[in-house]
Amino acid sequence: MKKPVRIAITGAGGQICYSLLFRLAHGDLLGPDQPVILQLLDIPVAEQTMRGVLMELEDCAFPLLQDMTASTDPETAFRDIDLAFLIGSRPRSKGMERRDLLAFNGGIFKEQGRALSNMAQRHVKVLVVGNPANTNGLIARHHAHDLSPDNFSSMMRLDHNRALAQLSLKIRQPLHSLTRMTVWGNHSPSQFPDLSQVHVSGQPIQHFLDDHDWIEQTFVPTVQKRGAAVIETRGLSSAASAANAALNHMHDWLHGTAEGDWVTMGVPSDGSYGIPEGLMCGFPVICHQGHYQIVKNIELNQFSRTMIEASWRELAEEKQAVSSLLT
Ligand code: NAX
Repeated sequence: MKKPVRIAITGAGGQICYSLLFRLAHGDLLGPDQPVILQLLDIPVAEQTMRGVLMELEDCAFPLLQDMTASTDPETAFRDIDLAFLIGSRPRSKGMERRDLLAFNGGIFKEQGRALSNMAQRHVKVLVVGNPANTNGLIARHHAHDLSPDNFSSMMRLDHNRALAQLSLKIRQPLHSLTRMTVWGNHSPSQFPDLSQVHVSGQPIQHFLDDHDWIEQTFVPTVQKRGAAVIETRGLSSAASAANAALNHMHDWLHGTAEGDWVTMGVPSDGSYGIPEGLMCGFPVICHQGHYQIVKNIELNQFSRTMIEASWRELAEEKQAVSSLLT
């Protein structure tokens, strides 16, 4: 029997986790022969809900679920973990300014960054999902003094998957034939879904699509506003698709991206493409042997550069707004 992998999941009483936890316990991330221990975290007001989820996990009798714990203390939840999904954060309430939300949620990720640094395994992989995901990732990373910045990433994969799906529908080519999609920038409506580098069964996208109006006026805004469209239609924000994207993200980080392909991850900028160093930004990355690397030397046209700049400037503003949490 393999040694179990310890996975911390925050926001365990929330709707994304109501999908994610069951898929983790079923083996969807690590495979059918890898036991897992789930270490759940939520805040005291949601503790009872979290315990109800724990009961349901028990009732599934998942053979791979070796143990699980539920806690309201980050240091307890992060003890000895190999992987962390930081999903819990506070939604924006009526009348709340974006700046207040940034500061409130930033406080959560400051505390959790410290707790990860104190309690997690040094090789821990931390995926930040809770919004504003990129800036929360920046804050958590900043406070995890004893971990490398490379232990952290933020989720842009739902945007990436949405972009692939819209393109596949448009050109009527199967999803598995599409590679090299990128969603640059922030996980917000300023993001830039960029299909200019996509290959379809190894051929450049330009052989399949020559409709700039559709790209600029339909594709880009549809992907940018997809989260709002789901809320409008379903009455609730994306949950199962977000859980699925979180699994895709962690899977590729752990197991590597496919030959010739890349994926989008929110990672610390190294200054590539003029994006200020340190910002946690959506980039095309290749993963290999548990590490991610930004894809370099992509030729960007003026339209792409302008779109990317608008999004990284928003990230820079968010960073400025939480500067008191980054000292
Ligand atoms: P829910 O409101 O259903 O659940 C959030 C859970 O987090 C609640 O149980 C709450 O008690 C818990 N929580 C709050 N503060 C906490 C803390 N300090 N420690 C631990 N848990 C805490 O939200 P859900 O739909 O599950 O979404 C969770 C987060 O994901 C939100 O911030 C949401 O905006 C964000 N998303 C990010 C996406 C991305 O692509 N990066 C996409 C999906 C989603 O919108």
